[in-house]
Amino acid sequence: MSVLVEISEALQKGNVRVVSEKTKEALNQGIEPNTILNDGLIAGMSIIGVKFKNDEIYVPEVMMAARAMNAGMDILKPKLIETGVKPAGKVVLGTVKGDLHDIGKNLVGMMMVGVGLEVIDLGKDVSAEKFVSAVKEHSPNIVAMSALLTTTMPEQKTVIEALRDAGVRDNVKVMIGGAPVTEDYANEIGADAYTPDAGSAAQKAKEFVTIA
Ligand code: B1M
Repeated sequence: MSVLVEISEALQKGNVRVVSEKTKEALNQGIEPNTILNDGLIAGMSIIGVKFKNDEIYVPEVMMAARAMNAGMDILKPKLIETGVKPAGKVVLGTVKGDLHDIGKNLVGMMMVGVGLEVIDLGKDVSAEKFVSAVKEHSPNIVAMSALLTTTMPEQKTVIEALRDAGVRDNVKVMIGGAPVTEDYANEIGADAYTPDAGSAAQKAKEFVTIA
């Protein structure tokens, strides 16, 4: 069995130790960090997503898988963000209020650091007020929001409105993403960009600070 399949299977079982060991083993075999991420960790989490949807597994199993995913990502992190570049711009990042999914958001943060941006990560379940005060405090170039639930997507619009009400909307580019989010939705709520994955989010963010 390939080490990537072993990572995926261990992640599905929520086995933190094996995911950590096999992630290191894959790096030692010279497999690219991005390949380990996509074909090992994310592949395993996608299967978890399908089983969760079909009621074959429940929240505790998904949380264990998430813990194992984070353990693997911790090992890949230094490789994914290897950069000696001075920060070219600043991003305030968070998962919106009511939403506890932070794996994708963490990945977006890592990739943004990887392209030389400074990332202020507000965490998950972040209220509009908190986004606004972070913008006032840190004067970022970009506000980046993640939402994984159809019920929390509208919060991205609430944040944009709160930025507008606070008079700081035009000081920042607003980027949104997350599994249920679409380009049409971004246009509808007045965001500046939607990107489907962490890599393209980082590229778009870099483009924004280069143009600014
Ligand atoms: Co949740 N969950 N979950 N869950 N969970 C989903 C999202 C769901 C699709 C599962 C399903 O039904 N198939 C479903 C949402 C349905 C919907 O609304 N459309 C769901 C549900 C229903 C729920 C609960 C309501 C379940 C319950 O309690 N009954 C509950 C809600 C809790 C809450 O948030 N208030 C819940 C809870 C949880 C756990 C806590 C157990 C756990 C999260 C742990 C954690 O994050 N620390 C969890 C997990 C792990 C998932 C799944 C299985 C995996 C999510 C994940 O981490 N994927 C997920 C099913 C799925 O997505 N297939 C599911 C890997 C990650 C790398 O991908 O986050 O999509 P993702 O990020 C991607 C892109 O979306 C993008 O980049 C990444 C890839 O490069 N991206 C951005 C993300 N943010 C971006 C921002 C950007 C740009 C791109 O710009 C700013």
